[in-house]
Amino acid sequence: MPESLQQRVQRLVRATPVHDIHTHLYDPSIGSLLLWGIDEQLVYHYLVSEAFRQMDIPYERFWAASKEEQAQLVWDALFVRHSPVSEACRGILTSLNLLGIDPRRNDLPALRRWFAGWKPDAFIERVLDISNIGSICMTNSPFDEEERPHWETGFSRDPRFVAALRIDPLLVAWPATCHWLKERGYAVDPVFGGQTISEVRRFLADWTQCLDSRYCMVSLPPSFAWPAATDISRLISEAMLPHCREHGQAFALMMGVKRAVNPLLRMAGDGVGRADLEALQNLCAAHPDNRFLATCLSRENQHELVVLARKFRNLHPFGCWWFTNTPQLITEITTLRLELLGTAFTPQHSDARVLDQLLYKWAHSRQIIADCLARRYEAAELSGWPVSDDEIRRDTTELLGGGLNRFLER
Ligand code: HDL
Ligand code: ZN
Repeated sequence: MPESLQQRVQRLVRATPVHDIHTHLYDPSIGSLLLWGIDEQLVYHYLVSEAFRQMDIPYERFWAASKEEQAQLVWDALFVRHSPVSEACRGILTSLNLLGIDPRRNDLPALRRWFAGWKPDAFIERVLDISNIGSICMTNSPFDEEERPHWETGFSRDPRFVAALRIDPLLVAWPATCHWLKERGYAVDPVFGGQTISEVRRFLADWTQCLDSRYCMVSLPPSFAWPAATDISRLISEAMLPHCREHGQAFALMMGVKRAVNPLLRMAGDGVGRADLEALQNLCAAHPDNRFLATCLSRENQHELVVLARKFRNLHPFGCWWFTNTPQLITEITTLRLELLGTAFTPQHSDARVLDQLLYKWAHSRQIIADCLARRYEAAELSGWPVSDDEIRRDTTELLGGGLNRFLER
């Protein structure tokens, strides 16, 4: 029985290594920060927020519990007392299955014993191999007290783990960040006096060099506007964008996040709001020599983002971020993008915080991306344009990071 077009595309998408453009994973040399294993998966903030809906435990009692106790509470709430039907719960099932574990025949102690049998480096290789990962882009913040010392002392880099300079506090928490910069020898002033702008650029240049970063990234609230009479607008115009042009860095904007909607949930407490993409439109129009990556957290922003990308070739939409990383919305957004942009975008990033999550995030997304792409090929074939395996392989390579790597190298 010859392969159907769907089967060919699924096979070729599975066989194409992916360059994961945004994760919260770390180079294995920063071993203590690279999370893996069943407990880390269960206390992932996506699951914590879902578990709290099924528990009466006071927030502080949960946070005071050990990681193992928290994991047991999540497991009992979402896998024992209820069926694991959410995407984050299904993710754990997929990851365990891909590791050869039957989740129905293993309770949490048995799962822990299985993971305890692995050495970190061997587990990393196993996960990267199964997930068919070409490279992983980290999220590297000089403002992270745990991470920064590793960069300051230096470590031997694993070339598969590339860096991205994350600078939210610089842009969204000015002037509070001034003090932090001054403490580290940058002569900055809350009201931009003296050498503030050149000193901010020196800070950006120092860390771009230290990380050998691929791009600069910031997440922005729905209220973000540009241009505007705000500190963030001035920092972007006078420091961020000139820095990116001088150092060949794209500027990645993650738009529409509402931080700490429910602070009692800690990292799980962030929410979503519709961003004003007029800001992105103005940035792309005013700075044709800058390259912008963008992803939006709100479903309502997705069509507008795609239409903006049609207008500005210096704008590269990427990913189904966070609350849009569900089968229904990945299908909707990827189809929208294919129908309006062809293959000139990057459909997904994992945003993985725990290494094991690469297994499910990429298994689930590859299947959907292949399904959406196959439907576009079917439409082309119906109009007299059959596609070859080589063409499918070329297009898939572009979608799974090849196009973005080219965009970043421009
Ligand atoms: O700001 C971000 O990079 C987000 O991805 C947050 O880290 C968020 O907590 C997350 O992990 N989403 O998937
Ligand atoms: Zn992220």
